[in-house]
Amino acid sequence: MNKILMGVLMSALVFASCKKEEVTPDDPTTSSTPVPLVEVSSMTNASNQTVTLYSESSDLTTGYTNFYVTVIDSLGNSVESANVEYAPLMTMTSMSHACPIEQPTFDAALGKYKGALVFIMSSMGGDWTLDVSVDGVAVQFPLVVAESDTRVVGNYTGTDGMTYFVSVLRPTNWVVGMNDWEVLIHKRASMMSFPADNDFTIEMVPEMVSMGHGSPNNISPVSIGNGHYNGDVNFTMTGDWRMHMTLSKVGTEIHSDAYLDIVF
Ligand SMILES: [Cu+2]
Repeated sequence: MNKILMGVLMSALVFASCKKEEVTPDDPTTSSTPVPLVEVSSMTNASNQTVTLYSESSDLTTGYTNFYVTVIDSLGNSVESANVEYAPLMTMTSMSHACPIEQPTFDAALGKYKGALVFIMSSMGGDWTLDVSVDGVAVQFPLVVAESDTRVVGNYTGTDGMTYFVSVLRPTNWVVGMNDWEVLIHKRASMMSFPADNDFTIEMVPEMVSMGHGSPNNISPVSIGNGHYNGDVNFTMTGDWRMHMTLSKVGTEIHSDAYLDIVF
């Protein structure tokens, strides 16, 4: 990467972290602080509705990603009680697959439908599309997904022979001290179906990899439904944190060395 581009990226990062300092980092799921949204694209469907897709960043990356949708009818009215569905697809050379989905629901405060995808691969491996259907009528958005800087989603084959995807909700900024730590677990039931799995017990141990130490007072995440597990992590300093997780189901260890990485 050339130096100019690197400089631009660095200042963008610094700017982003300064700008977001006022935002409460505590709880990414219940925080009502509106995140500035970026329009991905807008399309007209066969019902003559304008479907506009928004994300929280112009650069999509692997991992848990919120998507927002507005639906405007031909008279210019916002359609707020439609059945909106996401259907992501990655087309690869030899096969196609979807990814974990949280189907959107209308958020009255935002005036938008809000849902999420967990991108399990970057566009390096193939082409991502997202079908957004409104009452069964779909439009297709092509998406470009870069590899995340750190491991924010991982797949693990369990002792039960199933493959699980573990991802983390990324708050707007991590802080030194206690942070909300929310991970999601989805099972790969088929290449097209990745249901949320609420049946895990997680034992979490953070490690600062470069210095070889941990931190006290962490709270391992527990199931709160919809495949989400909520806990707390104590980042005692900035740097490269690896979150080791032992995953068990009804007393049986499914995977002993799942991990996700956070660098801040
Ligand atoms: Cu793929």
